[in-house]
Amino acid sequence: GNSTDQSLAIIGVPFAKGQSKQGVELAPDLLRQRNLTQVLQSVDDRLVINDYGNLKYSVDERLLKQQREHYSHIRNYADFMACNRALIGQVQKMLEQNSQFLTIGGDHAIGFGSVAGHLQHTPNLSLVWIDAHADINLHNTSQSGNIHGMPVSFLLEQLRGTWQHAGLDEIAPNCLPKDQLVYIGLRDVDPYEAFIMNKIGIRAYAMDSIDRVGVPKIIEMTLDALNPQNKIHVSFDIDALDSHVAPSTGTAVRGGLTLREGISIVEALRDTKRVQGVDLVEINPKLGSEHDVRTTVDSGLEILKSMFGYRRSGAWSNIDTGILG
Ligand code: B3U
Ligand code: MN
Ligand code: MN
Repeated sequence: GNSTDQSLAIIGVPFAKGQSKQGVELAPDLLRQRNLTQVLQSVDDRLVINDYGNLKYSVDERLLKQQREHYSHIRNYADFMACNRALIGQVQKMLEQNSQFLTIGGDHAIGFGSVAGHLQHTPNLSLVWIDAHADINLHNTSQSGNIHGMPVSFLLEQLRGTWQHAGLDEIAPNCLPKDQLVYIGLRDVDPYEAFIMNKIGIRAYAMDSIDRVGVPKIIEMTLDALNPQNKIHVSFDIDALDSHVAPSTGTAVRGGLTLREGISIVEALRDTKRVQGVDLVEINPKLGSEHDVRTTVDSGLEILKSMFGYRRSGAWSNIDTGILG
C-alpha cells in the first residue's frame, strides 16, 4: 500500500529453546486458528494486515563455535542467535513494507531479535517490557541457563559489552539507552537482576508500585519517562497477567495484572499513536487444561485487540452518522 495506509505485519516465531518446556512454539498457529487476523480486522476495518507466516532460521558453524568457546553454559545459544539474526532482518523488511508489526512467540528469547530489528530500522525507540520477570540476566548471572531470561541484556547499551563474543556490533549495531526502557508488572526478579537494574538505574514499575499508586499513575509516569519523539515497542509477556487469566504459560506467577489492568496499559500506549512494534510471547498451549488454554488465548487476543485499536467505550468514527435524521 501507499504511505498513508495503515498496515500491520505479523510474523510468527515458533521458538521454544529459550526455556525448557515444549509447546510455546505452537502459539502462533493457534492464534491464527483462533482467527487472529479477522479479530484485528474487526477492530479496525481500515487496517491492512499482512501475515508473513512463521520465521525460519538456520544455525551455522560460526555460531556453534561461539557457543562451544564462550557460551556453552547457557542452553541453545547458537539457536537463539540464529533465530534472532533472522528475526532482525525480517523485522526490518516488514517495517519497510508496513507501518507496524506484531511478533508472536514463541518464548521471550525472541524479544531480542524483535526489538533489535526494530532498532535497526528506527534508532530512536522506546521499549515498554510488560512482564512478571525482568529478563535481564547476563550469561554469568543466570541461575537457570534459560536464555528467555536474558534478552534485555542484549539490547541495552550499558549491558551489551557483557556479550563481547556475540558479534552484536555486526548484527545489531543500534542499541537501546537505559532511559528509554520501562518495565511494568514485575514480581519475580532474581537478586542479580535487581542488582543490575539498580546499578544502571532502570525504571521499573513492579506490582508493589502498581499497588501503591494504581495503574493510571503508572501509565502517566511511563509516558513521562519516554521521549515523545520516539516510536514505541511494546513487548508483552503473557505471564505479566495474573495466572488466573493467563494460566497456560511456562512460568506463571500469581498476583499479576488483572486483564483490565493489562488492557488499560496497552490502550494508553496505543493512544500515543507511537506504537510501531509489539510482541506477544510465552503462551504455551501444552500447559494446563483445555479451558486454561482457551482462557490464556482469549486474554492474549483481548490485549492485542486493545493494542490495535479496540475501544471499550465504543467507536463511531467510521459509520453513517445520518441515522438520527
Ligand atoms: N529469572 C529467571 C526466571 C524467568 C525469567 N523469565 C521467565 N522466567 N519466564 C531466569 O530463568 O532467568
Ligand atoms: Mn518475559
Ligand atoms: Mn515472564
